[in-house]
Amino acid sequence: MSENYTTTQTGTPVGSDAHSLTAGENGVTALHDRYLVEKLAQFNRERIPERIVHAKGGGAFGTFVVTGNVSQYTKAAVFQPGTTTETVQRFSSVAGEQGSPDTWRDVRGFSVKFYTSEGNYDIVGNNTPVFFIRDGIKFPDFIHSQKRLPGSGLRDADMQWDFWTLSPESAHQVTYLMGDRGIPRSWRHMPGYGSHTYQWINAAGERFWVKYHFHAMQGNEEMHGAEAEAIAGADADYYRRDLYEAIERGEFPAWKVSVQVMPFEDAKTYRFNPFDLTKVWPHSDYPLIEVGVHTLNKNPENFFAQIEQAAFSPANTVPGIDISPDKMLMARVFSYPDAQRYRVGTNYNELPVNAPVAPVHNYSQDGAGRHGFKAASAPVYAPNSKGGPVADADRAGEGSWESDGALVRAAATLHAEDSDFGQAGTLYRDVYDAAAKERFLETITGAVGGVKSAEIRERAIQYWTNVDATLGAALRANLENGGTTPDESAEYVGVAG
Ligand code: HDE
Repeated sequence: MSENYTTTQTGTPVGSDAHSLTAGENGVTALHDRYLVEKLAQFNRERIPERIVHAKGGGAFGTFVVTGNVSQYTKAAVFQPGTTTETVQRFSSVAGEQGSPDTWRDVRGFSVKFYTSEGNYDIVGNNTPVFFIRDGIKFPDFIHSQKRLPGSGLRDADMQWDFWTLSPESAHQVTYLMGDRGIPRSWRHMPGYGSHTYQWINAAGERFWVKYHFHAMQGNEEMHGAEAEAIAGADADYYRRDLYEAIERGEFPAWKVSVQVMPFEDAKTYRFNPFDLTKVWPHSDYPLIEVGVHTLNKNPENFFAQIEQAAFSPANTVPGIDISPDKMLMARVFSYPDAQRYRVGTNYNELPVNAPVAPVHNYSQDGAGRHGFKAASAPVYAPNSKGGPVADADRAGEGSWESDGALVRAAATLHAEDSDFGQAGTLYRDVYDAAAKERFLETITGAVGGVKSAEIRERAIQYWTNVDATLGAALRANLENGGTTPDESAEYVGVAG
């Protein structure tokens, strides 16, 4: 008798891997074949809901080492000089479903979970420093417009451009998306950004505003139309494979992590709203300050358990780090744990990939799938006189900001240089070189060329004219010359969330 025998989920040896229990060789199947029933029932439950955005992705484990000294800005243990912290990272594309090709044009997700000594800290960002909208209340509409038509189940350029052109704050991010950054060569060859403005608090309680940057030490590389299209057909998992194989070869991808730091008081008078996620802070105003190096050095042993069930959230902050009055960020702080309770289950933070190395002390209990529990003598309520955990504000090191006024539904007060199109124009004119500008025009010609409604097309031409008048005129000429580009890969199929 072999010691490696098949069992049921409850450890009972089973009679056959290949034959159901039947009444005679050709007879009906017995319902009391519990192994058959269990096997089919387990199988039916193998999938959990895919992420509503960022469904397709991959990831690995890593190590973050602090190389700079930012202790004057934050007391967070993870960023103190010489500290090393274990991490898990997930990369993703946004609009495509689980099986979608990695090389479709899209924004890419860039999520890092730091298992710090003070609890988990997650930076859940993208490979672009800005976003399409600036208020979370628009997010479901935005994503609906970029996903599929309810009737045909097809992507639709009219919906996409209708939403974008009626939401001009999207222009900066769409300029990134339609540019070379819309198709990276691999996850290893792209940057990452926290995108939002976050808050840091130092040991003296002083507050600062920060933005995170991750620069690929392998360099940034992109892929252009025809190649990306061919790969999308030949190897839908191109990025996932590239990352896995590089790590197996011992070629560990690494990112240099730095921050821009804005003094707390500057926010009120800065030339544009520093909490507006559609804007970058020019490095000439706030230069990069070195923090450390993040290296991915270990592949998952089980993709489902360790990557699919990984739950990243901007709500996971640690002492010395907090959020800012960015309306998008505040909406995200609610949305991610909510998505994860639904997608993974109430006790998702008990799973090994999500569990902190820091101890967990609180009064939550029970719920589906709970397996950790405290001693029977531990109190289950607070306040108590039994020596249970007590909140410690000093240790929590929470941030804050001043806020006053009636409850309103309104855009933030305008700063001198707030504008939807200004930074988009600068990106196109001053950052893209001549060849990149040419590719950009080709891409938007293809994308706007897919719009059927004359009204939405006209609005799209106006949108790009607002970004840059010469660009708008060139787009109009291309479209009027029947000029949808012969390069169909330029057609836009993905989007960010
Ligand atoms: Fe997300 N986003 N998002 N997002 N997002 C999710 O979380 C959401 C936004 C980003 O690898 C979801 O667990 C709202 C900006 C990444 O697992 C969901 C808003 C940025 C990932 C969600 C945004 C992102 C997600 C889907 C507007 C970059 C993948 C399931 C307020 C700075 C994380 C889930 C991973 C995933 C909501 C906007 C990045 C639904 C409501 C801005 C990298 O909760």
